[in-house]
Amino acid sequence: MELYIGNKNYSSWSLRPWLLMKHFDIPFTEHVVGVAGRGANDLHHGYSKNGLVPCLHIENGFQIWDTLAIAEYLAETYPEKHLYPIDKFARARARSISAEMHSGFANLRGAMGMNIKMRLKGAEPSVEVTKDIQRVVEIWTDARCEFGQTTGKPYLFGGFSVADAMFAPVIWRFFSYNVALEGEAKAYLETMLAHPLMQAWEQSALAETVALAHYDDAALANYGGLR
Ligand SMILES: N[C@@H](CCC(=O)N[C@@H](CS)C(=O)NCC(=O)O)C(=O)O
Repeated sequence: MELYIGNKNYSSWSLRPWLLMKHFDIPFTEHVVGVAGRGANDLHHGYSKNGLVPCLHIENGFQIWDTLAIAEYLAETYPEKHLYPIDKFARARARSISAEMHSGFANLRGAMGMNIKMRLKGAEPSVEVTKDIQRVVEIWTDARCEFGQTTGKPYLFGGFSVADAMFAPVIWRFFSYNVALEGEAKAYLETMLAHPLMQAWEQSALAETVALAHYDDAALANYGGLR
């Protein structure tokens, strides 16, 4: 399979299938392409029918261009790898929160675009962004307390799953924008930051030289500069 992804510093959607496939040892060839960060892009049409990345090519160039559709395809194709939790209640919850992440949190996404190279001092978020942050904290805490902790493993549902991949960019957002967390949410953030593949992605992001001023300038201006 061939996975087309955007810049590792900025492309939050791209991180999700990359992490999932690497974590579950699903072989693929990676193609990193530049993103402009302004929605669907004609430049991507050669490898992505909707002009967005990530886009996974499976057989004979057949494309899957939506992150959740990619995750579902992989879960169906490799059932023995258990990309979703085995327990049906845990699995249903993992699907609920993955879908909620996929379709929601517009305020958080808009205010704190993934920008891994930034280590910002941080600033008080707006009321709307605070609501999104609180909802993420609630989702993480509920999943870990209700499902994860009973397994003795550290991810949302114990073992790593699609849900962890879906929330991975939020980890970088909270880290870069210095969002203060405590309890389960803080422990989960630390668990994810210690994941070797999150660290590998970070190293590649830090090595990139492309800088998108519309993202960088807003982040620096609105979040107190670098810490
Ligand atoms: N809903 C899509 C969103 C994909 C998306 O918005 N990708 C952005 C990059 S993170 C993109 O390709 N933008 C075009 C560009 O910036 O060049 C998904 O699930 O994959």
